[in-house]
Amino acid sequence: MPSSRAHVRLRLSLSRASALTALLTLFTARAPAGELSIGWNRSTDSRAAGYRVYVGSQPGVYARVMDAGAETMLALKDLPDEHTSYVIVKAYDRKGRESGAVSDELASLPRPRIESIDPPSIRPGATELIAIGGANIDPSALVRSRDARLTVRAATPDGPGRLILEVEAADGSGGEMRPEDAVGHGGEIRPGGEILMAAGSFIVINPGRKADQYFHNHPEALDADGNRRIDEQDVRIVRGAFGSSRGGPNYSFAADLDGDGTVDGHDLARILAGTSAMRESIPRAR
Ligand SMILES: [Ca+2]
Ligand SMILES: [Ca+2]
Repeated sequence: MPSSRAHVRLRLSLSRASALTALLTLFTARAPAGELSIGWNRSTDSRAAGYRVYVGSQPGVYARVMDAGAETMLALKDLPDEHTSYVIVKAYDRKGRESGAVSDELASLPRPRIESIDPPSIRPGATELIAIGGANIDPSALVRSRDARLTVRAATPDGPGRLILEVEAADGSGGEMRPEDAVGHGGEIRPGGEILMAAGSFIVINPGRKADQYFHNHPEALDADGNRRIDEQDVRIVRGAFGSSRGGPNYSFAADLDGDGTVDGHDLARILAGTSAMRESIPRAR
């Protein structure tokens, strides 16, 4: 019967359509969304003409290679969320011949993404516990405020992808509520006087090696105690953890400024240079 045949045909095409939808959904769910900007120091070898960046999902095994040209930074895209990527940079000469690696292997999650903030507002003058959640947030991540009215006193892991922040809000009487601090960061003031927080109000710093390039773009990484000033107090924190290694009792990720796993002369030199270069408060991170 024509009508039943049509019915069968319709059912067939429907089931094909739903299979297609299922495939698309699967693909969407699996599409890697992670991003990571990496920077490295220029090779000291004068023959270096450019750099290749190798990326993989296991240490020492690199499935992708990208040519950065003469740049010393590269934005990696399509990395798997919640998975560590391993990255190494090699220099090549004018004939394309590679020399040794110009970087140690970097092991890092993609850039953290804050997707929830609870509660989303804070009263000026208050210190409150704020839960942030999202993707690629390492349990030992440092969190710093980008909003001059807010200071992050502590960050404690609270299950996968979640951190509990102790946030202190300035009382607003010190003339710190500059409108420009709120631009693009959420951070508006509600009619009731509360400060609204958004993903852009905070910067989450995952553990990982950092080159000079990184500190140039993220001076807040030198702020070991997170009080938005780079000063003697930060030097004391680095000195206090001096000689410690990741996993050891005295180790502090905040003191291991370059994130290489030990607090040593490199970190101390960096903070000493930082305190002499920046006595002002920290410029906003880009
Ligand atoms: Ca500080
Ligand atoms: Ca270090």
